Amino acid sequence: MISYIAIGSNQATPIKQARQAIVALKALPRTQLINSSSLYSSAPMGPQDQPDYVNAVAQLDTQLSALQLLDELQKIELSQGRERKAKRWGPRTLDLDIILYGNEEINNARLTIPHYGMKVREFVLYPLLEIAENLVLPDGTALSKLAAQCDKNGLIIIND
Ligand code: PH2
Ligand code: MG
Ligand code: MG
Repeated sequence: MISYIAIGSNQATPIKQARQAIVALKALPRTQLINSSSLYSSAPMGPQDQPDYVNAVAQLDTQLSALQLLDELQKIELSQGRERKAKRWGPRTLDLDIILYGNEEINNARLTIPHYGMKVREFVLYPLLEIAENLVLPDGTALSKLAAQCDKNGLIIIND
């Protein structure tokens, strides 16, 4: 199954965290990393008293179920120092969200796919567009259309 993962970090050297996450995704069982976007710098959504984020999107081809994939992503988050905090949209060393899992729509206690925020978040839409310009969401919406409707809010590619 083709799955897209949103990567986010704004703590403990975010560029390093994002790069390390891509290395870890490459090593997932029964999974191949197909592609990953550039790293992007983005203004925080939510509380403004936190550092800017580094965001990226990776494309996987996996034989794991969506829940197995979620378990693996949470292991990577923990291995990179993720702490579960009460504060909604607060700072984190690493956030790995499954944004798409094939063309499936999944709604259970642990997972909502497509990710509920992906359609309006510039730091998901634009990195995804970079690696999947012709993508169509399970509900038939073209990714390019969503991106065209979404302000970049200062989102920029990190060149280094
Ligand atoms: N993630 C959040 C909260 N706010 N802001 C940006 N720019 N990027 C993120 O990945 C992000 C955020 C919680 O998941
Ligand atoms: Mg998130
Ligand atoms: Mg998350």
